[in-house]
Amino acid sequence: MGENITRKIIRKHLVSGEIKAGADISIRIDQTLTQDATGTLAYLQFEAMKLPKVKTELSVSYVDHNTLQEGFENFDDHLFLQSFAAKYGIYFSKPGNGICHQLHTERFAAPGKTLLGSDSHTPTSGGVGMLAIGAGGLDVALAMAGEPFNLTMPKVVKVELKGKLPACVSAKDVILELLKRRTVKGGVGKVFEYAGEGVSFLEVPDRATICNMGAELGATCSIFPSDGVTKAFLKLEKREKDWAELLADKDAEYDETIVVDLAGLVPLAAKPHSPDNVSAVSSLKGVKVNQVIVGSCTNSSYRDLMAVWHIVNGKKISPDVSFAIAPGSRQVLELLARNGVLADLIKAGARILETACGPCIGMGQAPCSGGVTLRTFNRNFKGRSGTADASVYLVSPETAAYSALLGVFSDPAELGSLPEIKLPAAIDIDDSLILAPSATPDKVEVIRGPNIKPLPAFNVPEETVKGGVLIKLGDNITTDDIMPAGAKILPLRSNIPAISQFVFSKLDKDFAKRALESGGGFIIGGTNYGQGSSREHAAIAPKYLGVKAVIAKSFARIHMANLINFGILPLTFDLESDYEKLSAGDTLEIRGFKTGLSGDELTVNNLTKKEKFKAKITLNARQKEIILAGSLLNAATSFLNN
Ligand code: MIC
Ligand code: SF4
Repeated sequence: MGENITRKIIRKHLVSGEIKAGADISIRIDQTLTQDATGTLAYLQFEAMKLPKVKTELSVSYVDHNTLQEGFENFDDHLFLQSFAAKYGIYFSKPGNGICHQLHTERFAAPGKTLLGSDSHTPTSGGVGMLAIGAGGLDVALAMAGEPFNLTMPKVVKVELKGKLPACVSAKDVILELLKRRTVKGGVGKVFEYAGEGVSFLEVPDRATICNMGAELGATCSIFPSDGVTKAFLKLEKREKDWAELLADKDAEYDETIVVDLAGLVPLAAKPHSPDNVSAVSSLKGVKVNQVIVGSCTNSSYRDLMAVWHIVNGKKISPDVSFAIAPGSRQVLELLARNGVLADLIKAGARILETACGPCIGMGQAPCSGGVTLRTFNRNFKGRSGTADASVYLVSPETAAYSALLGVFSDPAELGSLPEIKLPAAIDIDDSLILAPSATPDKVEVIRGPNIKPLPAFNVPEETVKGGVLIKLGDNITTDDIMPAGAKILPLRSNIPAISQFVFSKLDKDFAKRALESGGGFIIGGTNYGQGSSREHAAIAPKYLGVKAVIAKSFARIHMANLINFGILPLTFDLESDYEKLSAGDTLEIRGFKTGLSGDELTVNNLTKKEKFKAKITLNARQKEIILAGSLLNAATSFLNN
């Protein structure tokens, strides 16, 4: 039987393990990316490995998240990142250049290669046929040190796209349809590989949008073939040399198949507060809208903003709507400035924002109290926008623009067909905001402002682990719930003691104080615990507060890896009914924690309720070693220095 694209790339990069769904494998990583909010820790961890230079083919450090500079912290971080990159052989993309995923797809992504990024939307580069995976910063630091990346061999799902999208239905609607069908946990342990005649009608930016939001399905990554469309895109980016054809064999096998009839799709929206809470836009028609924003790594390409222009050009945005646009990259912004579209968007009433993540991560543009906001972004978790009681809907650029005009939720299908949106005929490529590493690295001093604090030490576990249930949570808890972001908290990303004070602060403002005062304890979660971002702060900060184990019904992939990397044991309930019997405040005890780790379950004593229950250990031998060492950094530094 023939091979699919995912397996072809994995086979070429396989370092250990068997290419069999569910098996532990490790693969060689060609490229890495970091962004500023996860990058400072990733580089501090790389520094602890005491290597003179990265060992990858290419590593890029982007600044796109912490760009509102209310105090010295963010600029301090940018300077640290810039000087670190110069010294250690890393390319550095300056603030103002754009969002890492949009930029990486434009300037560096290459078919058939592997990319590991310290951001959950790294799979965006799958739009050019790259195996691009999101991970915690420490895993990315290890990849920079030349170590292979460990993962569970995913199942490969063929998503067969039939036909062509109707007018005013676009890539965002395709991925929202998949989220509607499969939910935010439907992709865990899977790669979504796109195939079928419909693929040829999607340009690379459309493919990138679909791969980007595969992260919301919980997928390991998503990938498109590399075909003539990819070649044309890379040629436009003056990178034709990076192109290679990459197609699945005609008789390729897949673990599962999903068929999507593109012609039958309608404009869709994800309603508050989850990306899988999807309905047809037609069913929301008339809902009053306060704010509309087009941007983020999901929908901020030239194509997306041209679609917006076709809808709003020559008209005025509703007086009751605040309409903002954040182009994904400087290249996109410059193209729009040169072809006059930017002027038309301003004339229509748009507020033009910096080319950065911005409002997607609560860096400005918080909605009004109780406000309704339509965003072309990928996440609408409660409170992430900066306004706790806002209702955030995720929509396509077409739905966003049409609704901004009318001031109420409006279905762009009513507009009929728009003129065909073609990519520009040529682009004047300007990489001047991407700085190459220094030719004299020994002379470069790494700049460490007061915001750059050393990493805390990570203790090894004791044989008897005892503590209270610090918090009991429901299903689909996000890393935004665990370690909130936003303009006030994000600047503390390089300072673990300070940021730890905000763990669970939106759900339980006394969590940090209680955890520290009681000497730590346990977190109890439902299914898909830790979905969302790759931020390892959602593991390091609880570890700093003394959290010893998380017992949940199931875990999201990246967060589970991050918990292990920082020595917090993830355990799953043997019987889900045991979850019901636990209450916040119960005292739990695990005797024989270290010796018991060699097995596949531990007994947890609930000293308060005088009951016992079994918790499953689903870790491999390497992961158990990391827990025993207190953290992967402890385990890896001894390993790398040998
Ligand atoms: C996000 O969209 O949640 C982020 C901010 O980009 C995160 C990374 C981070 O928390 O720094 C992600 O997606 O991994
Ligand atoms: Fe930035 Fe938002 Fe994309 Fe995260 S999801 S990388 S915050 S634009």
